[in-house]
Amino acid sequence: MTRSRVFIPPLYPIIDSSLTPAADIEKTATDIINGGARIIQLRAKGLSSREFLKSAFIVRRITKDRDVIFIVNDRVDIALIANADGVHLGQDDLPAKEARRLLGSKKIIGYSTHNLREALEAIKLPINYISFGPIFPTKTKEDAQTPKGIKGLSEVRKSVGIPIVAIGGITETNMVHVLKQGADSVAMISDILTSSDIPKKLKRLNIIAKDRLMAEGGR
Ligand code: TZP
Ligand code: MG
Repeated sequence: MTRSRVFIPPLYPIIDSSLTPAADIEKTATDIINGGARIIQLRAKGLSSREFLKSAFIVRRITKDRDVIFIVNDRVDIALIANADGVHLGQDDLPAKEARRLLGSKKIIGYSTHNLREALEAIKLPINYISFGPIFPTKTKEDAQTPKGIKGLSEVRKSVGIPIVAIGGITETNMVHVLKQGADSVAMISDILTSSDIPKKLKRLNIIAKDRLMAEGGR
């Protein structure tokens, strides 16, 4: 299996419909991009397929203009219809192999993992990055597993060469520790979406992420 190596920007904001009402998705995506994000995921567990697709079209339009990577959570069909740059699959979503068949070789596929075993299984799949978490306790995902800590992350980092996006309870305060433990990127939902000034928040987060990337010599 050949895997194209994709660069996953070190800060990975996720718009989650449980915190951002559908009517606010355009404004929130715009704020996130104005703050300098290079990638956005749309996660919409509570929306109908139609509403999800509508929001995906909106995020696609805004991200396309600004050359920002757009990833759809869970839904290969919506990623295809909205011409997203990729999809993020969970352990119970469509198998990565089938998703790859539908999406072709150029789209990005991310895959959720929660322990070392899953991470080692994941690297056999036609995916471009894994997510790993939750790193810290989180209220955003109701069925989140036990937090794995940065120790769990560093264990996975030692065994896995593909990009790792750490997720779960990551904030402006703790993100630097997560990046230091070898995450290529930090995904954040609530710390961004509950901010009263999202563009400013993103600017601060981006400075921290970029400083870390420089310290690593541009991993
Ligand atoms: N997967 C593992 S934890 C999580 C997901 C989707 C939620 C992360 O949200 P937050 O608010 O950044 O902790
Ligand atoms: Mg999923």
